Amino acid sequence: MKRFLILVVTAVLLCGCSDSKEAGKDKAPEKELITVGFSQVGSESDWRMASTTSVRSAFEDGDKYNLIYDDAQQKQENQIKAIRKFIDQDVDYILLDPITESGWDSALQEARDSGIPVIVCDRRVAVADNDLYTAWIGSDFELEGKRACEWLKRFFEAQGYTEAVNIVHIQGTLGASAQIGRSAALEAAVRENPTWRLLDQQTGEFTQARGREVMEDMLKHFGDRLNLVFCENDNEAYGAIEAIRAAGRKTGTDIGNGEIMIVSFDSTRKGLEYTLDGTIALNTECSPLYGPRLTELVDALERGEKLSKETFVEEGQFSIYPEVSSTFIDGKNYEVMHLTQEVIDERAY
Ligand code: GZL
Ligand code: ZN
Repeated sequence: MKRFLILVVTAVLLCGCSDSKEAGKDKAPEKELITVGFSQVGSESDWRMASTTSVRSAFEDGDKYNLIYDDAQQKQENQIKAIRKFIDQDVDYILLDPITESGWDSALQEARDSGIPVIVCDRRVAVADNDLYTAWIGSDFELEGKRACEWLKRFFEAQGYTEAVNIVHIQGTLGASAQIGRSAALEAAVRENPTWRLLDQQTGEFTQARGREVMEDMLKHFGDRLNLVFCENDNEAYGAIEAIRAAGRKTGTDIGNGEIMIVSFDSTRKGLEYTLDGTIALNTECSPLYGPRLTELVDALERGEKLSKETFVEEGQFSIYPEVSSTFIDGKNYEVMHLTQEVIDERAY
């Protein structure tokens, strides 16, 4: 932006206009664009594509914003490079969806030293000084996990199922906020429910390919015993479903008779289609639609307003199994929506 101003001043001086009124007349009253650098995690999942679409379409108003988008292909060093590039380009704001929570202190310090506010979205950063970023908007990932585990607990109670529940856990990218929160909730639930057994935990990197490989491995080691697959996102669930079917096993909720139950997160369109036919027993939503909220935060900063440090997005839960219609977590009630095709058709992603 600084370079832009120097250019304008030079242009005015060069045109030899005697007084400022004259200069104003010559120069079209061009409003300065707000330049925003967006460092996105990658394109690893359907959810991620929906998140990218939400942000890019929110900032596509060419008269107001100039969005510079960078896809880090799931590598933190690419995100740090992007932040440094944005600083060189002297953007007005940096949007960061951080692939993992750690490792941002120096890059964010450089942005701060350059006077560029950083808004963090979706996943979180764990930095020594929280003033290194201006605001964060995203999900309460541990609450998402708690809602899934509470639903499972109530589901087994409603079914009168008191046998062991042998669980395999396909985790997201290790160190990502979504993985940290959802895993913490499952591990706590395993400690609290004496019949729950956690047979194995492996990362599926939030991708379908890794989800399939990990599920194949888990079926090899625990095939005849495992009852429940806890997938930390829909794309891992797609991969797990492929592997389960390729192994000739059935998905469903009758775990006492060898069916394999799947729960997942994100509530993407394909994830909900698997939920609608009962392949995924429960899908806990994680909303990627925060693009418009990010423009509001940028606009507020443009007006010199102070932002609240963190904003949580509202999220739902979907199932076709009627046994559990709500969960109660930390003193608050959460509805479980009975999923229909109409519900899916009305959704934005
Ligand atoms: C969650 C987001 C996760 C999604 C995955 O907010 O960070 O990353 O759950 C995505 O689908 O890859
Ligand atoms: Zn193995």
